[in-house]
Amino acid sequence: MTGAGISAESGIPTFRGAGGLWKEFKAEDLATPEAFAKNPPLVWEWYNWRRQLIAKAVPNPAHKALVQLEIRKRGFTLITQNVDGLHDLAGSGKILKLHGDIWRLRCTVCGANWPNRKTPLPKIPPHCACGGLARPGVVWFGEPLPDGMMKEAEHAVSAAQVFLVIGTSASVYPAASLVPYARQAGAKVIEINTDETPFSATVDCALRGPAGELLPKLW
Ligand code: BV8
Ligand code: ZN
Repeated sequence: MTGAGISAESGIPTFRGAGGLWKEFKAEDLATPEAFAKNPPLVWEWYNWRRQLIAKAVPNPAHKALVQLEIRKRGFTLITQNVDGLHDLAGSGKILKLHGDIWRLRCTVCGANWPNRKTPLPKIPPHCACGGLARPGVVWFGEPLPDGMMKEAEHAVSAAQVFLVIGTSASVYPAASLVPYARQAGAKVIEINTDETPFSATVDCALRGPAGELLPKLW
């Protein structure tokens, strides 16, 4: 399972680190349905800014090491909390995107859901062909994860011999619950993170350092 830390070395600031994405924008205030209902242009300004930032980023050796792992290890499943699409760009095949995808839009009226990689967006807020207001295809705070997503992730974790938890502060639920879930299911849990997390003391092996260096070495 990966978090924003795996994209840090691609130049995308993490959410809660120094200079994090959320510093200026207090994301808990913006990444919510209430904020969007109140001020769609403001929320879209933030996503437009993030999309432009992410569009310049390329996958780093950590993303690529996971692609190698997937090619060589049957039964590999990539679970990500990230919405930046760098795992897709790196060539990962099966990706469980717990929190959606910043490169997809969803219509708030007819429910249509489509890819859109335009940066910057020509019009803020964007609209659907049906005329309805479009929203980012991501999961906001207070919103449920996509149907069946956690079940599928838990299924993969329950069958895992090894669970790598990479570049996440493990502070957002239910995603973070996959770490204790993996332990209970008997997987060897390896944490790869530059810093401590609430689970560092409970994992089998905590590798302290940047994923872009440690993952290729582990591979
Ligand atoms: C839900 C998409 C219910 C949007 C995101 C109180 C207690 C517990 C839970 C809650 C609570 N109050 C509310 C909740 C629930 C809430 C939650 O967990 N809140 C948190 C803040 C406490 N969760 C929800 O609301 C979820 N939904 O519960 O719904 C429900 C059920 C049914 C019906 C209705 C409702 C939805 C959560 C999803 C929110 N959306 N993103 C967007 O991106 O705009 S979350 C956001 O945080 C991102 O997705 C991100 O991936 C995620 C987690 O952050 P991280 O990836 O871990 O990033 P972070 O910056 O935190 O950490 C980076 C890490 O990398 C650090 O550890 C750092 O040390 C490390 N690092 C840095 N550089 C490197 C590195 N590691 C390795 N190498 C490096 N180079
Ligand atoms: Zn529509």
